[in-house]
Amino acid sequence: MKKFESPNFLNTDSLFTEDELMVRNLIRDFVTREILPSIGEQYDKGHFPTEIIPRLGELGTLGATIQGHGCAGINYTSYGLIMQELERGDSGLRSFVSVQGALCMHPIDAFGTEEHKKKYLPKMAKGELVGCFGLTEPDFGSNPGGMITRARKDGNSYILNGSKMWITNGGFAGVAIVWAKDDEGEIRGFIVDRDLPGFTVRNIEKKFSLKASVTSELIFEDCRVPASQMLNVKGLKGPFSCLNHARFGISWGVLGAAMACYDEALNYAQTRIQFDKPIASFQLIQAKLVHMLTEITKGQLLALQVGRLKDKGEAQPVHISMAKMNNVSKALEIARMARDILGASGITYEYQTGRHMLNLESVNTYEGTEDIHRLIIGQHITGIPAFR
Ligand code: TGC
Ligand code: FAD
Repeated sequence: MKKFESPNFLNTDSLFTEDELMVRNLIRDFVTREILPSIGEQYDKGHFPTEIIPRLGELGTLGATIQGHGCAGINYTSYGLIMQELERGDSGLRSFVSVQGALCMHPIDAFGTEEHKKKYLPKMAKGELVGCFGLTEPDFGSNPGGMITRARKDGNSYILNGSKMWITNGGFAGVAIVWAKDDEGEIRGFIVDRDLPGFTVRNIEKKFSLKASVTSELIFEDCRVPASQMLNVKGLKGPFSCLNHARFGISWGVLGAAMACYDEALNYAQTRIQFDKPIASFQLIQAKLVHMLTEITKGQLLALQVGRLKDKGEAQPVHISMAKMNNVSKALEIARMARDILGASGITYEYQTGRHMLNLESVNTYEGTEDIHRLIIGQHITGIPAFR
């Protein structure tokens, strides 16, 4: 498979350190050699290639920003570049890594006890144990504060009842981070081992998006969880602080999907002949390619600035909202334009663009829809929350 070169229009590569570029190139080669040859077929079959999980561990992608416990301990910009390269392969691959690291290992690292960290993090870093994150419910998506899943105290345990919907990795995860309201109505997080009685999982089949990813419903019926498995955080800031990390990773990841679509559309336009000329010679096609490259370049600068702020501990959730909202929305627009340039070929598995386009529909919805992020930024600008 041909070596991939990402757009470097404003010499954006010069904004990265040598170490950051080394991490990027390592994951880029892995995706080119070990993911791209088979991902189209896996997607077609609706299958997540679980056999690559140990490789993702070896490459240091799991919980990559965590210090110690077998994790790579790299900076957020390098982590962003990892997500970019993985999502150039498929959004499902990046989703797996986002959930494992930002949504499961991060809360254990930030809010868990030393025992939790020793028990879970080294295995999760190696990919020997997979996590999932249960916040969304069938009736509470954008408004997770309304959740109805309950954790009732009973001696030294909590009894979980309720269900969590659309949960990435749910079908094969060995552990779940589950958010539920306690007897006082306070949101609490629990590390729930998959083998506990009363915890069942149902996979959501027949998706047209994120097909190379497992999406499930988690069902809790009188599931007794030891009180020692509760995380040390109260309220929505617990799950939202995990989402900050995951949304940041997505803002980089989707650039990878957009780059793959742009690259494919450009190559196609230069070789596809209509009216006796390559279609790249028509002004309307050039306008689309220019728009794609411009938005990728702006997206790179946005993600990079948020990465640098995050590395200094200065990134605000509203900065991350802007990066997630803009970059996913623009990546989706780029994928749709690329699909158009590919004509009929764009609906086949022979090209990656259609797969990226359908994946990005999910990415625009999860981790806060595009409009929810618009409202978060609107609240920041005006001081007026317009959610209710
Ligand atoms: P609100 O009153 O604004 O806040 C409640 C408490 O939370 C704090 N907070 C944050 N803390 C840290 N980081 C953030 N980003 C935070 N946002 C809010 C806030 O300060 C407050 O703290 P305190 O101490 O005062 O209690 O909450 P609200 O109920 O009005 O909700 C606002 C809204 C709509 C923005 C929020 O609910 C929201 O973001 N909704 C979107 C839901 C969402 O993103 N769900 C994601 C589910 S996980 C997922 O999709 C994984 S996909 C994985 C994959 O495959 O990659
Ligand atoms: P809704 O909240 O019902 O929104 C429907 C529409 O209404 C959207 O357009 C939305 O923008 C709009 N809307 C809602 N409220 C407002 C408002 N106040 N103002 C204006 N418009 C509004 N969740 C997890 O917890 N863990 C996971 O691992 C996970 N993985 C996922 C994987 C996939 C493939 C998908 C598709 C979803 C996943 N989710 C996960 C769930 C995801 O976070 C939710 O789908 C998302 O938060 C939106 O919730 P909803 O689907 O219920 O849509």
